[in-house]
Amino acid sequence: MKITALAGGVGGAKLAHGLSQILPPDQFTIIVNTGDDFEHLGLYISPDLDTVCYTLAGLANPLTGWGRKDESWHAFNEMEKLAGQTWFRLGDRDLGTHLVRTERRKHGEKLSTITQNFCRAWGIEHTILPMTDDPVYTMVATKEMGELAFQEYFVHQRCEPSVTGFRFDGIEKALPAPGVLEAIDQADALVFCPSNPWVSIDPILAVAGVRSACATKPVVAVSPIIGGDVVKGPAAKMYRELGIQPSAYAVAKHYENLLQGFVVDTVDAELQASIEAMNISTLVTNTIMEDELGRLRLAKDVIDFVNSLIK
Ligand code: FO1
Repeated sequence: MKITALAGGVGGAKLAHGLSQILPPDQFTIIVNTGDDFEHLGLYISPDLDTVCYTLAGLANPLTGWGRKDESWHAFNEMEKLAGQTWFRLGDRDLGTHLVRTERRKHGEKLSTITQNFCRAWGIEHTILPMTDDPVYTMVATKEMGELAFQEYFVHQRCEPSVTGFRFDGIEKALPAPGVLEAIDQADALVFCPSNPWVSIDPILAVAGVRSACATKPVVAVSPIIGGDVVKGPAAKMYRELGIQPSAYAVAKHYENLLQGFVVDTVDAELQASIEAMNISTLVTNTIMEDELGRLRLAKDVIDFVNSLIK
């Protein structure tokens, strides 16, 4: 069975890692959000792509989920001493990634080609695709500060401003990266990882042709909202600020027309009937991925669920 996953940062990377432990490289591909990408200190930074790659390669920082394990901070500490911009933390090992990517992009190489080469260097056998090679920037409209670039909102302002909406700058001109539509077309089913629906999965779906390609396939989404809150990130806060009660039901509703299956945590078992009333089969299981065994357990549950739906 071939699965293609759509993923954003930390939560998405964890499930993608679990799935990659079970499905061989020719049966599993990951399409990653690049709306979080930005230029910082002259460097081209692709946070979700790096989080997914580092996680699959076993190189991710286990405490933060982003950045590198066994990281050192010499460059960053020097920048602090020199009163440089330090709101976005870049460790020494991580800097190596950004320096090489930036250099190669300046020479006109595509993000998808660079990613493929990096994956090979990191020993990743599965295909990891950026959603697009074109520039797309997620912009967050806020009550207090107007429109903010995503990392300005997320890291610099610590997600504190109230969100009123989102815009994916550049999306009209963005074409799917090579392999993206093929990975969707060739999949038996798609999995939307437990990533933020507003700013991780929606930008991928907004790339030309992606939503309509997804609509032709069985789609299973895993709720990032558990018991009305999130393990990490601002998704629940965003739902509240947009006037929607955050819940697994709200996530299912968000993707409603695309979904054949939905996975909710056991604490949300009482939502099963209302989700199934939208004609979406619902699996209730433990969705917390506290360690690598947890990722594997959820990945296995998702694969079994997908199998039961496509039979
Ligand atoms: N997230 C933070 O909360 N603070 C940081 O300083 C930070 C630095 C960082 C550096 C490289 C990288 O690839 C990711 C980094 N992230 C940081 C995470 C990232 O900005 C967000 O998790 C994603 O964009 C949301 O998915």
